[in-house]
Amino acid sequence: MRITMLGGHASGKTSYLGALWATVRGAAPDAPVTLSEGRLPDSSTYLDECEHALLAGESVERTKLDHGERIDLDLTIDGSPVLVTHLDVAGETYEAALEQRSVAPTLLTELAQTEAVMLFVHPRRLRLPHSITDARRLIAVAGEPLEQHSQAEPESEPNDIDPVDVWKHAPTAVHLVEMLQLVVEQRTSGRRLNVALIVSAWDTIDQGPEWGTDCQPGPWVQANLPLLHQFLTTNDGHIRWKVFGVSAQGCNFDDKDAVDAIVEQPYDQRTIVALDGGWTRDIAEPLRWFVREWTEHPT
Ligand SMILES: Nc1nc2c(ncn2[C@@H]2O[C@H](COP(=O)(O)OP(=O)(O)O)[C@@H](O)[C@H]2O)c(=O)[nH]1
Ligand SMILES: [Mg+2]
Repeated sequence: MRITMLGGHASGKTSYLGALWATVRGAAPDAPVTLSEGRLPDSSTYLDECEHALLAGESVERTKLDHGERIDLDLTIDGSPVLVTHLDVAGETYEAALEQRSVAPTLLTELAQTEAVMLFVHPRRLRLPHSITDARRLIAVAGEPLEQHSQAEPESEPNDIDPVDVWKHAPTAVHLVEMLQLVVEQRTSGRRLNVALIVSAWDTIDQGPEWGTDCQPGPWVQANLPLLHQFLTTNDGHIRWKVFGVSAQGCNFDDKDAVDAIVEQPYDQRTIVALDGGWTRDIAEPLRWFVREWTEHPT
């Protein structure tokens, strides 16, 4: 089964890969998730660097680790062969794909063949849509009535507006829906696409020790990314999906006390995956869900 990691810049993809690597690299041969035939991927040095940063309580973003290429992890998950691919394509590649529907060949090949997508979103880095009510409030604060604005000469003709700019400032949910649409359009398989929506940095949303009691991942998406939630719900003929709240770091690395509390623990005791109605420390839970879905629903 082929799984592709997608998401905007700084959505938590590299941290997830580093945490997954830290768990599978030293896994016992009979563990549920292992490297296939113990095969090291080409990017193992890069993954080791990510792991070391995470173990030391240092953000992979801050260390400016970047490989600018693809990472393929050949895994065996609950007995099934799984290929997890992270294409660290430049932001512009996605922009071109999403805005002009012109897809780079590497991305095209990947999306054509993928069977499952992990779609990452960082809950503290959302660009939210502005409602008319918000606009009215802002204008009220600025002391200018709305009518004056609508009657004023527009600063630029609508044709002067750069679509790239509009795209860049579009709400996060719009980008994520467009990414999913791109995958659905490019895929060659008739099988339903499996989507694991990964809300990363879940430790910034919920508190332990019992995760998922204050806030659950599904309702969080419904409340904070309603457009995406609606898209997934209405397209369940093409897409089978589930939301996971994932803390790949185990805590907020800016919180020194929190880091001190976990830094001595083995990595597989740090990570948190919250589900609607439960939680686990198994960082591979979204991948294992893919395998279960794949086996249970052959079409
Ligand atoms: N608090 C917290 N922050 C996280 C977690 N995972 C990632 N981040 C932060 O989110 C930012 C982006 O993460 P990164 O993995 O580099 O995202 P990428 O650009 O999608 O690869 C970094 O500043 C990370 O420290 C997490 O589990 N908890
Ligand atoms: Mg990255």
